[in-house]
Amino acid sequence: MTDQSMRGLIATLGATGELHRVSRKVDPKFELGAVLALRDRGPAVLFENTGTLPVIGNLLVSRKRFADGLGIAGDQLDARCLQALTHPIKPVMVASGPAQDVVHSDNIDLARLLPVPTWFERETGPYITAGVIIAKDPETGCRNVSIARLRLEGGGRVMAGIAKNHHLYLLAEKAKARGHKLQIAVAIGNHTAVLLGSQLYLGLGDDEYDNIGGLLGEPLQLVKCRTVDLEVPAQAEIVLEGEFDPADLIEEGPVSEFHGFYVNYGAGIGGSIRCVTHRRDAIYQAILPGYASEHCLLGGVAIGATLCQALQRMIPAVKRVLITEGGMGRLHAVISMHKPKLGEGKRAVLLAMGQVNLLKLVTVVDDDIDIENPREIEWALAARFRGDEDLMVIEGVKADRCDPVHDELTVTKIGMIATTRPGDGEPLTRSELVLAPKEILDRVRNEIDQY
Ligand SMILES: Cc1cc2nc3c(=O)[nH]c(=O)nc-3n(C[C@H](O)[C@H](O)[C@H](O)COP(=O)(O)O)c2cc1C
Ligand SMILES: [Mn+2]
Repeated sequence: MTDQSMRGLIATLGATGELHRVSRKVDPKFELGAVLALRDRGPAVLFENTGTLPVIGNLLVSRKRFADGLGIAGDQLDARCLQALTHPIKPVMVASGPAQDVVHSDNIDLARLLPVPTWFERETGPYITAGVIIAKDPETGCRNVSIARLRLEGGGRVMAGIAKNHHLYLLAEKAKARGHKLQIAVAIGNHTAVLLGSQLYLGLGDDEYDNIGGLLGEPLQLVKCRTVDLEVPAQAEIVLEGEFDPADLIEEGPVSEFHGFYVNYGAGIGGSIRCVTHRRDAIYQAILPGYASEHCLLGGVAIGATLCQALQRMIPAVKRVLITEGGMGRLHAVISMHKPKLGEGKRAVLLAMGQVNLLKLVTVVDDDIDIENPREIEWALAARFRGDEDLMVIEGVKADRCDPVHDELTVTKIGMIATTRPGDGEPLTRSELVLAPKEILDRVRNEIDQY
């Protein structure tokens, strides 16, 4: 069994010099978030003195960190994500776990128990940002696992602003139609597989815990909650148990989004937490919201995996898909293809945009391009893209509410096909790269350390 807690990654980063400890007192109100923002892409930061529990932040700020968190080599991340989609592994129940070492069930005051940061000047209160919310479909009993930020409303009260197309929102609506509340559990301080799995775009009714098992390569261990009919990762740092009341709407006011701007989405769903369990020496996990690496990558890595699987089913020439960080891990994709047929790049663009509502700029390149390197993508555009024929502009497409420039929820979508064309392949034309003879190049590559 692998370590299914968040602590394995913290230990790994400690060993590689990528963990920065802050011992001075740090205020969760604005100060903690400012440190994480200024150290975005740097070492993970462990705040040892926040007044309540220690706080870990900036854990998953690069694709390499995701691989470290999953205990795999950096170049295995895509393959592991695809495997998690094609070979899910069901979770197992265990009798007990450290997530329930300590139990609080009276007079819950979340602000007193947890160091929940207030992030940005115009946001209206402290937000739990790394809370993985577990709920069951009131109709089918199927489980759902996803993240939504929770604003503290005082005592055990919380508010969640959930997008209307997310499964968690649909479950709350189903509960409302029956005049019920929706039981929830919130796991905070999770293994990389749990966080990443919570972001996969699946079907309603698919249990993210199964794909989390696929990411782990073994069943995720769960324990029964104390006060609700739900199961949570046994190795979580902290668990909140309670319910959403979909009839209880609370105005949210300005809130940050992944694009780095404030938005005003209107009312969110109120809820209450009645029980808090945690490890004896729990560490609170905070994910810096806004246009920040961890927030963007969590979505981007997961969306890229589901999109790659969907495209490869239809077009075997598709090799890799990357949702770029500059595109906020949501809005821009790069697809690499092996010798696409005439027009096949355009078909991939259309499929990608049909599959992921958020996408509005899709670039297609040949598979000799390293799609993780923005310089190579720009090279492909300069070398292989003809603006008159290879540019697709599709106006007035339904947009996601999150898009920073939507007009009445529509947006112009753009595709760019920067691939070599069939028939371009004559020797010495502009499609053949200048290189030394292959046998010499291979020998020098093998012996490069000797030069
Ligand atoms: C750090 C972080 C915070 C997020 N906060 C929210 C949120 O407040 N509201 C929301 O609707 N989605 C939020 N998301 C996105 C959802 O978790 C994500 O789209 C998920 O796939 C939805 O899954 P579901 O459809 O199974 O509910 C957040 C994602 C991350 C990584
Ligand atoms: Mn879901």
